[in-house]
Amino acid sequence: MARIITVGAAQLGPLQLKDTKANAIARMIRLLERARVRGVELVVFPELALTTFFPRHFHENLEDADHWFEQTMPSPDTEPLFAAARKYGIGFHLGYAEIAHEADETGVVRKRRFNTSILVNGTGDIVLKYRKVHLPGHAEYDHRRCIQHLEKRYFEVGNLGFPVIRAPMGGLSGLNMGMMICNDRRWPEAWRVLGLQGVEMVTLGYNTPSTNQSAATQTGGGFEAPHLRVAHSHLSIQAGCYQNATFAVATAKAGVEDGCELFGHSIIVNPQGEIMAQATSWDDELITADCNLEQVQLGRSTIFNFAEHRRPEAYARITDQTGAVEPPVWVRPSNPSESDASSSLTRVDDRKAAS
Ligand code: CDT
Repeated sequence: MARIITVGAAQLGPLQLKDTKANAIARMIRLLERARVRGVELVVFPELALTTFFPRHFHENLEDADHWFEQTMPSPDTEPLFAAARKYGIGFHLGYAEIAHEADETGVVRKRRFNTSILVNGTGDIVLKYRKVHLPGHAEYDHRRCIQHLEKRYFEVGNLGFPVIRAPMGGLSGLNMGMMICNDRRWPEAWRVLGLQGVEMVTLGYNTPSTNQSAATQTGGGFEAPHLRVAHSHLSIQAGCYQNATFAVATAKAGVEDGCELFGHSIIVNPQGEIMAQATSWDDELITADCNLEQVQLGRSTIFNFAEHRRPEAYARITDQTGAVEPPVWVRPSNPSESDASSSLTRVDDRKAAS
């Protein structure tokens, strides 16, 4: 029998500073109701879906930012969303700011903050949790920027890796699901780690400004054409799906939020890298697609048959190194008989041999 799941990206229009979490949840429940009418089995909400994108606001004292965070899940504010999803039997992906009291790498239990997402099935069980790994921005107030991006101040780097779970979802007895959050989608390493666990459905939420707000662009150090911002986002998601033979649902917060324009353009992508559905508004909007899981088979049995074709012995730099290093400089051989190009090339195992 065909394995088909109907999924939805529930894009949210802007959430202003004055909006309460209850406002946000009420809008999300209305989107769930629309999803039910359209036969959707899994709905994906954006990153930090309960509030405005608060990392654009500086709090000297971290404790003053606690009201943006959830200390439990479901939390008092999100319980109505869980109840609605249970009532309709719809699964959902929710992005939120998490406070956890847990041990750090030194074993000391302390209050920790993460940019988190969860996957909840139609019976209201949390089947997977993910904490954002690729945190963009900066930790201190940056006077060169008109708009701050303080994710590195408010969140620790996620400590759960990129997990994939096989769990019942909608009418499927098992679906291999994994998550990313916003900036993660630009990193092929994240996609491949999910791909190596047989992911079939990647769910991700994002909050991305329509213009590059980085200090480099504000001080004349670089330029990113605004029309390329959406292209870069879609390019990353489409490539990730194609190269790992997976579906993805990528959901934005959109519109002018708290004085900052977010570009929206939520999409659902198939394992060929094709966009199956795309949001066209800057408002609350539900887009849907029927995903036939058989479509993951072509890629993973041919060009992206990992077991057959991957060459990890050539990929050591991917995990050994963070920043780029300078390459060796080519020098003309003094003896023409040594002009064999391969003698001056870096071999795949050079770093292993040197260490
Ligand atoms: N939220 C998030 O991760 N946004 C980033 C913006 C990067 S600009 C510092 C993104 O990759 O879309």
